[in-house]
Amino acid sequence: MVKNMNILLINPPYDFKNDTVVDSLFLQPVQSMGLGYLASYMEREGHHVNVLECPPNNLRWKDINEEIMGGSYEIIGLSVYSYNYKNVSLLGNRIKKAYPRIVLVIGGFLATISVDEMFQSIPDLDYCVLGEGEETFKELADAIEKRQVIPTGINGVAYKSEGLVIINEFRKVLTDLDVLPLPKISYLSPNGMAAIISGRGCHGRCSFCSVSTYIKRLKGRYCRKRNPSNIVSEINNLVSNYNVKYISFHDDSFFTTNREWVEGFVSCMNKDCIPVEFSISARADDIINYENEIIQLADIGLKYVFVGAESFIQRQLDLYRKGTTVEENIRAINILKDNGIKCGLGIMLLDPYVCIEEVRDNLSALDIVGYARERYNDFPPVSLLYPVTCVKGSSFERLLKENGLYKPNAIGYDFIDPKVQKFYQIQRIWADKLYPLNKACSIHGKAYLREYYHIAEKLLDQKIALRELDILFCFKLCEDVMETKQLDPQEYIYSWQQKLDEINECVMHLSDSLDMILGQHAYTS
Ligand code: B12
Ligand code: SF4
Repeated sequence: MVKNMNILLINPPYDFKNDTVVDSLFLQPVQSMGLGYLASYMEREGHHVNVLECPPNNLRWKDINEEIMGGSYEIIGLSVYSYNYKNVSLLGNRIKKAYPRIVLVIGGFLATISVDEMFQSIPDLDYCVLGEGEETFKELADAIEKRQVIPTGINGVAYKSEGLVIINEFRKVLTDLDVLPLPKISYLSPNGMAAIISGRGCHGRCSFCSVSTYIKRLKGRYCRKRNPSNIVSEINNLVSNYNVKYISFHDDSFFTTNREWVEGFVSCMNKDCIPVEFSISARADDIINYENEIIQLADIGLKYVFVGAESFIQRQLDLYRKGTTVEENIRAINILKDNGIKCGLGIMLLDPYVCIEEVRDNLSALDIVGYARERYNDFPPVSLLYPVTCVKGSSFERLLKENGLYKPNAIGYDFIDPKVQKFYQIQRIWADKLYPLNKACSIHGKAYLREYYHIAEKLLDQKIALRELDILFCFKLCEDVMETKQLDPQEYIYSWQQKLDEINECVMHLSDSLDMILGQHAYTS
């Protein structure tokens, strides 16, 4: 008989200081769904599990340490992704130094695709769980309880033996996601938003995304959807028992190639008439393919779609291996607009090969689809968008390395066109000025909280003004670097400062009014 283990699962703080994802109600900080699934699965097997959600609660080492000291934990599990890798290394090393007897396990996307690196950055790491964690972690916890240091025979585990990293055979992914218990709730947004996973996997194979590398490592059919009635009963539970009003579907991409599943979901939601609003992520080609279903989903409560459009330059779409066209991007945005659905856009203006003329053309296309001025959308200023970044394990990373373009900087490369390099250098300094202001305007995400709707609307006006100013700045910067003028970054930005100050003043004024209503500081720059 296996004894129950005392387990602490930690969603570590993100590495990024500035996060653009603050705009929409549907992009509020949420709990890690991976740890939620892991926790409920382990609890069903009789273990005792606590989950520490650092990003939404803003927890740091002091808080984590307090929890560990007070918890008599036997196993600590950390989730590692490209956006928290540095903090995971710091945290893992600190935990092993302070508590060498606690078994340290890590899992997640990065643990799966960069196993050796994980053991290098945390030399005392005990185990790495590869791919989906539920079954593997359960078997590993059983082995740890039996003091079986070398987990031979447990598929999906990597560990160190005599200084060598041993990677056991990968485990086949679960074929039926409906056998899993609902994820443990470890954090609920104060705005009544919760996340749901309707399936695992994506039918896209974009080069910048680690999905394709991840899939290659796993065994079995990766794209799976839960039964629609199971999803609807999870939504019902969140709405009825946890006062949830907004659901954000955190799937790679909501639509699947299986039309029956999409129709089944619409029909189940229709039958249950749940009073809830929701958001999804979707590819442009899927939005076109499922136009009728989108219309029906809008009737049921679909309010926001995040579209991975990526670019309005076909060469970039091809480099990103998006499998879509510029025309499809425009059509998908129009379908959403025509149906009163708010739209978020994934856009990556810059790649290593981009020339300054393409940057300008992309900006023009964004202007045409109303990026800056439309109220229906929910975009950050263009300057806050990231260039395509070198995500560990992606085929884009391979491409950079094979072509000798890889550089160990924040994005993984330099731009070949020196004009783009100049554009980016100046834009980064400008972006640092925009972050706090954009964040302050983004309070409008809470416009759904009716009592200060009127102020939120005015903040949205300022946000639009900020986007318009920024797009003007980018156009002008493009022109100026095209003419190869000698540009001094600080001086250049100084000439735009006054316009920024005007928006800032308005936002401060609105924030003061908000403070009075909320009785707290809404904005400190
Ligand atoms: C929802 C989501 C987001 C949300 C919210 C993230 C959150 N708080 O959970 C938002 C929109 C904020 C987001 C943002 C970003 N994201 Co994101 N996101 C996702 C997405 C689509 C789903 C995550 C999820 O819930 N999955 C479902 C659960 C069930 O799976 P899971 O997390 O993999 O967990 C399982 C296993 O990994 C394992 N496991 C996980 N942790 C642990 C721990 C232990 C101890 C064990 C044993 C096992 C284990 O077991 C779990 C259960 O089976 C994933 C893609 C994906 N398919 O996972 C990308 C993904 C995680 N994001 C990614 C990226 C790059 C980003 C951004 C950096 C993008 C950007 N450029 O802005 C930002 C950065 C975030 C930040 N603020 O700093 C990458 C990470 C790549 C990598 N190599 O690590 C992914 C994998 C997408 C991709 N395919 O490239 N993201
Ligand atoms: S569609 Fe999205 S989740 Fe799917 S492979 Fe492309 S970027 Fe990744």
